[in-house]
Amino acid sequence: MSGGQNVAVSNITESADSARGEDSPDEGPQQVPVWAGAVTGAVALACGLAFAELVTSVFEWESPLVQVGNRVVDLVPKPMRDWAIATFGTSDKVVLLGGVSIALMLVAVLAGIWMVRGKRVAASVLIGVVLLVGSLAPLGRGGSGPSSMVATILGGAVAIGVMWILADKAAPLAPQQPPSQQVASAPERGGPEPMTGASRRRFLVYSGIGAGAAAVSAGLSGWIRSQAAVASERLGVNLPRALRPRGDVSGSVSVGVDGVSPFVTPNEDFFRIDTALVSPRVSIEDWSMRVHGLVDNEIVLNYEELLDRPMVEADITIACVSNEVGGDLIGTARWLGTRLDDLLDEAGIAPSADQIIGRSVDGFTAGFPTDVLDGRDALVAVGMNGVPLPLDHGYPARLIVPGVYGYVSATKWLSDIEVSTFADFEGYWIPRGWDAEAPVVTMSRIDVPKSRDTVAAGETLSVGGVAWAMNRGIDKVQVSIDGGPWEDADLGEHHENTTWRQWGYRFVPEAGRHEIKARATDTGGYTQTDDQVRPGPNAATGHHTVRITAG
Ligand SMILES: Nc1nc2c(c(=O)[nH]1)N[C@H]1C(S)=C(S)[C@@H](COP(=O)(O)O)O[C@H]1N2
Ligand SMILES: [Mo]
Repeated sequence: MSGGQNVAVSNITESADSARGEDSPDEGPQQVPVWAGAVTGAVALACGLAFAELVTSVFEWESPLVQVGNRVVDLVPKPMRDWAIATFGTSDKVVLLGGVSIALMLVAVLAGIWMVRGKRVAASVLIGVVLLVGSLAPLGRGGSGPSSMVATILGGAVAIGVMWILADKAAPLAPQQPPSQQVASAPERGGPEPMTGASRRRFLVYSGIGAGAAAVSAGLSGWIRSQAAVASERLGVNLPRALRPRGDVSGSVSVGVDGVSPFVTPNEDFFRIDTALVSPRVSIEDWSMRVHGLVDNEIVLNYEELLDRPMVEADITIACVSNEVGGDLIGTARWLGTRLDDLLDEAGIAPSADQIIGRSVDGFTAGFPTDVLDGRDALVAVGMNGVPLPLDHGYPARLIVPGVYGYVSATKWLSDIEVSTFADFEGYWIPRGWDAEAPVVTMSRIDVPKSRDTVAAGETLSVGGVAWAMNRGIDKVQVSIDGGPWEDADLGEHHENTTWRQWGYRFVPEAGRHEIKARATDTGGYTQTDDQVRPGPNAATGHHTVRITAG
C-alpha cells in the first residue's frame, strides 16, 4: 500500500514537472492552486528580507527596507510628504515602511503564483526588477548604502532559492483529474485525495520552516540592532559635571614600582561579574528608576532627571567576594553619580527598615544594611572614569557602595531601589549560601614579581602590589621573605579610605628559590590573618604568597 503510494507520488511530481516545463500554456484546472503560489511568494519574500536584515544588522549597515523607504520619501512630491507627516504624525515611518512592505508582498505573491504555475522566467524577471530597484535605492544617499546593496542581493538570492524550493513542493498540488471528476469520486476511491493531502502537508511544512526561519532571523536582527542602538546612544550621552570636580589622582599615590596595578583601573581592564549570559542593553529612552518600599515618598526618576540631581565624583575600589587571595576581581574607578543617602533622605526611610535593595533590569538583586549609609560615598553611578558607564558595567545606572562586596551592593543596569528588611527579602546570592552583610575584608596582593618568575640573583628586586581596607584605610603593608621577619613596605600616598593603596618593597635575593608573602594592617589595627580560607560564605583570607627563583 505505501509502496504504491510512493510510486503514485513520484508520477504526480513527474507529470507536474513536465507540465511546468512548457512555460505558460494556460492549463486551467490542472494548475497548482493560487493560495500555494501566494504562500510560496510570501514565505520567499519573508526569508529574503529577514536574511538581508540579519546581514545588515550584523555589519551595522542600514536596513534595505529603510533605504527603499528613504528613497520613496525623496521621490515623493513635497505636498504629499507634508500631508503624510500631518496625517500620520510620528507613526509616519511605520506607515511608510508598512506601505513598502505591502507593495513588496503584493509583488512577491504575484511572483509566487507565476512561479508555481510554470511561468518561472516571468517570475524571475519580476524579482530581478524588484532587486534592481532595491539595490539602486540607496545609491547617492551616502551612509552604508553601497555596502548594504550586497545584503539586498544576498537577500534576493535567498528569496529566489526559497521560491524555487517551495515551487517544487507546490507542484504536486496540481490536481490530476478535472475537478468535477475528482470531487465526485475521490472520497470513495481514496486515490489522489490522500496523496494530495500528503503533498499539501509537505508543502505546508516546508513553508512553515521557511516562515519560522524568517521570523527567527528577523527577531535576531531586531535584537542585534537594538543592542547596537544602545551602544551608539551611549556615545552621545553628555554627563554633567560634578559639583566639586576632583583633580587628577596625584602621582604620589604611585609607589613607583613597575608592574604594580595602575591606581585607577582602565575601564577596558576592569573585571566583570554577571549572572546574565548576555549583559542587558538598556536604552535611556526606556529607562527609569523607582525608589520605594519602606519610604514616606516614592521617587521615580528617568535618566534626564537622574542627571539633573546633584552629581559627585568619588574614587572607589570595588571588589568581588569570589576573589581568591592574589586574584584580580578588584578594580578602582572614579565614579560619577548622585549620592544614595541624599536620595533616600528625600524618600524618607522608615525606622523599621534595615536593608536597601537594588534590582536590575536583568532580574539580579542585591541588598545591604541601611547602616552602611553612614556618610560614605555610596552612589547611584552614571559615569566611570570620565565616560558614561560602559554597557557591561551597568549603563545607564548602577549602585556603587564602598566597603561591601559587589554581590550585595553594586547592582548594574539598576531599575529599582527598595527600602526593606532582611527578614522580608534576600538578594540573589544570599539563598545561594553567601553572607548577607559582606563587608570587604582587609587584604593585600603582590602584583610583581609573579609566581614562577626567574629573577637575577644578587641584584635588587622590586616587589610591589596593592592593599585595601575599605572605609578604614591601609596603615601598613609588610613583607616576609622565606618565612623571615615581617618588614614594612613603602606605601604610595594615602588617597581615600575607599580606595586601595600601592605598596613596594626592595630586597636582594640570593641564588635559589624564594617565597615572598605580604600582609596588610588597616587603620583600625586589624592585621590580615594567615588563615587560608577560600571564598564563601564571605571572602577568601590568607597571605598572598609568591614563589620565585633567583639565578
Ligand atoms: N545586574 C547585575 N549587577 C551586578 C552583578 C550581576 O550579576 N548582575 N554582579 C555583581 C557582582 S557579584 C559584582 S562583584 C559587581 C561587579 O561589577 P563589575 O562587573 O562592574 O566589575 O557587580 C555586581 N552587580
Ligand atoms: Mo561579585
